[in-house]
Amino acid sequence: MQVFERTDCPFCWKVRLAAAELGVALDLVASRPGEPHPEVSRLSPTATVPVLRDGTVGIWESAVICGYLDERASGGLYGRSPAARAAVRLFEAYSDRLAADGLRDAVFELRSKAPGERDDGRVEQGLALWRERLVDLAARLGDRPWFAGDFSLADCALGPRFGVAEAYGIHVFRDHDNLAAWFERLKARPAWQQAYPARFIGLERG
Ligand SMILES: N[C@@H](CCC(=O)N[C@@H](CS)C(=O)NCC(=O)O)C(=O)O
Repeated sequence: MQVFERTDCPFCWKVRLAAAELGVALDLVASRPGEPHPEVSRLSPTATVPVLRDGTVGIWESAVICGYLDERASGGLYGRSPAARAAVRLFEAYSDRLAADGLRDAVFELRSKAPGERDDGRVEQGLALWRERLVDLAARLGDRPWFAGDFSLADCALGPRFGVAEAYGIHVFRDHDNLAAWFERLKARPAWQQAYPARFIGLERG
């Protein structure tokens, strides 16, 4: 199975993490920001990554890709009951839409502009929104080890958001010990290292 992707894209990272947890090998093909790989343009009406190609099957939404990988591997990353599966999918939607919002704006400014050229207001607004999401996510996690009962795709989806924040020095855990403990548990899983991005835009200089 080929996946066209960008190593630091959190949607792609989610797919790699799910595949690593499932023990599914992916043939990763790089697609450049703003210059989609020809296969991405052909298979995805949004021209976004990730895109999966499995023989004649082409899938262009990360949530659909993860569901496909899980079913192909009979993995159970979505839980066993209808209610459990709904909870997992809601956390995935939360990650893809809500958690992405503020973080994306802040990271865009931090990674692509020199300090003097940044729109500091945009950074602050983004971080304020991200902090609100953290309060909400900490309450949703409570004292459970994983977001939706057993380890699930919910954790695979949210982990990369926190991974991106951490990579860009956005310290998120000061007020949320339960989120910090969850993130450490996630990072201790072998799949985390396997799926970790090769590089982050703007941090290549080390
Ligand atoms: N809803 C899509 C969102 C994917 C997405 O926004 N991908 C971004 C990268 S993080 C993208 O491809 N942007 C255009 C580009 O990099 O050229 C999904 O879940 O797959």
